[in-house]
Amino acid sequence: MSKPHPYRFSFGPWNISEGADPYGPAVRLPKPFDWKLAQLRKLGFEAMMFHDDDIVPDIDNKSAPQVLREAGELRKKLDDAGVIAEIVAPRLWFSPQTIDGAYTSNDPKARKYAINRSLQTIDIAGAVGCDLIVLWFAREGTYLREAKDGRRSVELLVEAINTMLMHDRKIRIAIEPKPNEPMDHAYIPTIGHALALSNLTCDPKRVGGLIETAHCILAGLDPSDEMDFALSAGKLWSVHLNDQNGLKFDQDKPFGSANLRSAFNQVRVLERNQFGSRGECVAFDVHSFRSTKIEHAVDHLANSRKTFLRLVEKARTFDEGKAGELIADRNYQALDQMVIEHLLGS
Ligand code: XLS
Ligand code: MG
Repeated sequence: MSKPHPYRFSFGPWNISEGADPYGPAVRLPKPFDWKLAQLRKLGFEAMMFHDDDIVPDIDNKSAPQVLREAGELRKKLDDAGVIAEIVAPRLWFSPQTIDGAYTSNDPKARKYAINRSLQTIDIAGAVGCDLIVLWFAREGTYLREAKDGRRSVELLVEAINTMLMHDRKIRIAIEPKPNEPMDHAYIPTIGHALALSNLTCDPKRVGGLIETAHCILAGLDPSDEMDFALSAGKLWSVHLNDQNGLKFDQDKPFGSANLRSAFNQVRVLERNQFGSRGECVAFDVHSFRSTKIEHAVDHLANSRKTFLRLVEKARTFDEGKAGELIADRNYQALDQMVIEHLLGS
């Protein structure tokens, strides 16, 4: 019998998707929210991630009291299901107002919209009992480097974050870095940038990071090293585990799908640091392959969780003593093979 795991798992409604991509339409029918919530429980997940408009669809056309009423209704559904809201993120990249970016848009009206919408996201998070706001800076960057002033953009990001921190003193903000897509170059491409930005804000203790596997790979970096970096600062507040096959579009493959050894190393870092013991969740930001039939619409989530738990066992049974001896002897050749044999199993 294996030991009970301390991890709490999470995914977002967008992770059960319809398969549309830039080259073709949806290929599966949309599933209603209640169905997604029921699946989440059935698959052994404890938490759900949200964008503001996952909680309140068509948010820009609703009054503030209506938005909060609908958020309260969703909170009741979560409570009844015994599920917590892990994070809430403002979805700032869909609006016609944020074509040129949100907080760093060259248009002051767009910047104002982005900040107001983010403050509303914070109020929504309060209404669903969540204190962790995630910022993925989707369009904060450029298609061509001359289009924006890089230093000014950093100042604008700091101003926006400060306004959010002052709006509600209980919230924490986790920045989710990504180097590109939809932009050519994003302003906050790595966790190093995110934590440096945190230090420029008025309350760095409340600004940390969320690391997504695929985003690190797109930056040419090792996801487990990125996690260790954030953990050294006590600032890894969530993870979006998935996988990515090299430098191409953001694939959001099931965890471990492209590189099982890298997945093992990510789990090992989380295990070594007792990730989850401070209330953090393990989230899977994964998508079905477009070819997936509707009857398999949640298999990528079940499989990612299963792979994660298998790798927890691999991390716990890895012979650290033996590895230590090989390291002391600088016998990395044998260490390499030891990892391979361990992953292959007997
Ligand atoms: C996109 C991001 C997105 C965030 C949430 O690449 O991963 O899904 O996790 O806004
Ligand atoms: Mg993500």
